[in-house]
Amino acid sequence: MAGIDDDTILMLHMNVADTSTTFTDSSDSGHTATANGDAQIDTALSKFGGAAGIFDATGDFLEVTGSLGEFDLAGNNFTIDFWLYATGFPAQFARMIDFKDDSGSRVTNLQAVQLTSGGDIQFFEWTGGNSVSASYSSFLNQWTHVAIVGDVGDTVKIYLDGVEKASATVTSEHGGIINGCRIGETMNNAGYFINASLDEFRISTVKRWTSTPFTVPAAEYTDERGNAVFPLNRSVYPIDKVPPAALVW
Ligand SMILES: [Ca+2]
Ligand SMILES: [Ca+2]
Repeated sequence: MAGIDDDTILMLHMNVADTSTTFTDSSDSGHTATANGDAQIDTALSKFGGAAGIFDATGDFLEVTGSLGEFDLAGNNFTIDFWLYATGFPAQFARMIDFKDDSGSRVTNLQAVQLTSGGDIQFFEWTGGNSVSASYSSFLNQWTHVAIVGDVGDTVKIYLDGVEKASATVTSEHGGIINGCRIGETMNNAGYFINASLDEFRISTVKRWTSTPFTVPAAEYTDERGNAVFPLNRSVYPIDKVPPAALVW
């Protein structure tokens, strides 16, 4: 399938045992994603790998560590893509991902992706004035591939199931202060939790797709050797250490 490479900075397959609170980053960045509330792995509903993350709108989110500038979208090409299964819309908004401010002084609405009460998936920087929104209403109650692709400071596009649904110029106002991110809630604990399942949550530092329509992933992402974890499996299975019994003559 490919999809995990040097340009991947977060890769959550969410494939461990049911009710587990372990969310492992399978990119080579190795971020820590800490489950809060009762955010957990769920095997009842998944897109790939037999499990996904479930967030029940009360207290659930993942806190993802990062270094200063690592997740900064301002002036940089990026792709945020994931599979979303939502059954309704929030009263105001629900924050699918919120990027954190290192300074602590500007604590909200820097760069974020959210579901709105009006039925949109929205990406914005700062107040929301610099935003792009795509109608998600017809995608409820099914797994939908969501891709936000662009360059803050230039054009940002939203693709749903591989089809471009929105495109806009998003002005960059807050580059240089992003440090880590939060999945499922606002970074300032404002209580705007998602009520949805997520699977194959990936952040990349390139534009993964630039034309429409594109074929959505048919399987979970892997590295160039077909491993779901990059690049750790290289050390586990070095080519010269394959046991002779595994060879077929
Ligand atoms: Ca999965
Ligand atoms: Ca909960």
